[in-house]
Amino acid sequence: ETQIASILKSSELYPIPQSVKLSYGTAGFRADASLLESTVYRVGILSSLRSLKLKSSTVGLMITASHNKVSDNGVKVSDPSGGMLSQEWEPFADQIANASSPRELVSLIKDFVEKEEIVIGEKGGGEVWLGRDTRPSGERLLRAAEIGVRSVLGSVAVDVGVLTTPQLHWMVRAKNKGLNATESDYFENLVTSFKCLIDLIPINKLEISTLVLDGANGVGGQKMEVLRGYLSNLDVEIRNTGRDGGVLNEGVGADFVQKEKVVPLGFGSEDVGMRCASFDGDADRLVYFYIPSESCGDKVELLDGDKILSLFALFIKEQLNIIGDEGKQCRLGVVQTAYANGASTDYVKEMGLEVVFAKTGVKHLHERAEEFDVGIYFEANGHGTILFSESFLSWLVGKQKDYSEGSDKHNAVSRLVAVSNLINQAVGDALSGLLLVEVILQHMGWSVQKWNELYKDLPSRQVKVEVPDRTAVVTTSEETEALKPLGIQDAINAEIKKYQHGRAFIRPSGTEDVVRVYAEASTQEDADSLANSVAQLVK
Ligand code: 16G
Ligand code: ZN
Repeated sequence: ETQIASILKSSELYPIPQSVKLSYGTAGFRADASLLESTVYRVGILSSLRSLKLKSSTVGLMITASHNKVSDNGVKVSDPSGGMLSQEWEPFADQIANASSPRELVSLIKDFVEKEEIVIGEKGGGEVWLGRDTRPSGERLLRAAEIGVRSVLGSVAVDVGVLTTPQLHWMVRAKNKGLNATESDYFENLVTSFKCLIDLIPINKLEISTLVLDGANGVGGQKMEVLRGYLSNLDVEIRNTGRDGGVLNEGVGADFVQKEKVVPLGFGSEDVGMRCASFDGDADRLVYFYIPSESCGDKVELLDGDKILSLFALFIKEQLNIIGDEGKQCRLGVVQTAYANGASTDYVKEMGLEVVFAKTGVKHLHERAEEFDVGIYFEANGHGTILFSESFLSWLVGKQKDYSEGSDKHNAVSRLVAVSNLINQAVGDALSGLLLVEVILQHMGWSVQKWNELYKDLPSRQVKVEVPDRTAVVTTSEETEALKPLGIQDAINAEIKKYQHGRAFIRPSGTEDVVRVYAEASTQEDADSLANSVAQLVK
């Protein structure tokens, strides 16, 4: 019929390049940008169908390759909740992305639409909001996405412009909750809740020093420049905005700083001791660092996602304690991955928090965090957020009315409500995470060095091993142990035993053709040596 003709016609414009096999992977499709037009067009179609499936709720489509190099690009879908695309739809994404002809594409879509009982064209169309980061290929890919969306009859594509990934997720979530959902609403929400937390700081502790931000030459630094204009009580100097000739993610950004543990370009000895932070290319990751005075060369002291999580946990726990017995009934939990530094896990456990482990990838952590009243999740690489359950939030709002204004309990409850507004509950967000770190540090009256002393990281080492077939490695659901190849876990355990505080695991990457090795031990030499001997076992 006309629907089939519409897709046949538009798909002629986007033939699939030969010899690429794409997979939706941990966080959407990623490849060299020149290979992606047909993929993005097809994800446009998928997004319209997703919207139709969910009563024409707004769906988000983000064009970004995050921390990967500037010549790469990628595409991922935000579900109407603001979370990642339901994993049930990932196989369909893989199938249509790899369909080799317009006919095959149409037939896959037809079967899927029938199976999912999606009705096209009768009760109105789907609605898809399209965002992109600052990559030069973004605009062209966005056009392909628009054509894909509109090829599903009746569906509309709305270009919401250059955004961070978390901004798009936030906007989609807000839109579907019936709230104001523009980019300025996003900023206004951050500004209001930040100010609210500032106003609740016990006066005597206030301390403001300059924060130096590495924007990764991407969208995050540019958005921070806008946001900074609306904020008082925060002094940020922004470097690597992408306007001074720097290249996106090249020698800069959260992924670089966290993996290499060295200063990003644009930072040096003149910054010794300063509180510094890095975003990644699409600003869904945040890490802090400082250059120690005894630093030789370009080494940094890193405060990674685990340290941020610990700071958030401490602050929230403190508020719950102020509320007293009732507050203590709140189920406050933490979700980490196998990469979490063992010292951070010990730290939050000592605080009395429940800790659970999830597979790498935000969608897995997010799911587990939803099990708590307040669930804090972070990957060591700096992606994370805090989720508040609806029932706990309404309990808090009720208490705000019960307690008398200005009392300690009232303040504590108000702080928690403000945190729930400030933090981006759709997905990890470097901008909102940064504001929360900053206000907590001011609240505590802490320097970055003082914060770093919460616990001392166990030395660790990550290496990657290129193998003919990474799928030969199969792990348990928490990725802490390898089930295949047979016998390898016993060999790894034998290596681990040789070291004090030794811990190691292997896992197949979800984004690259490699097997990753992580090792931890009481000294750096031991961590290095453990990582290397485990890597030998993988080869
Ligand atoms: C993606 C994930 C990130 C994960 C990383 C692991 C999202 C939004 N991003 O970047 O959370 O840490 O993949 O990569 O889920 P790997 O599988 O190659 O180690
Ligand atoms: Zn990212």
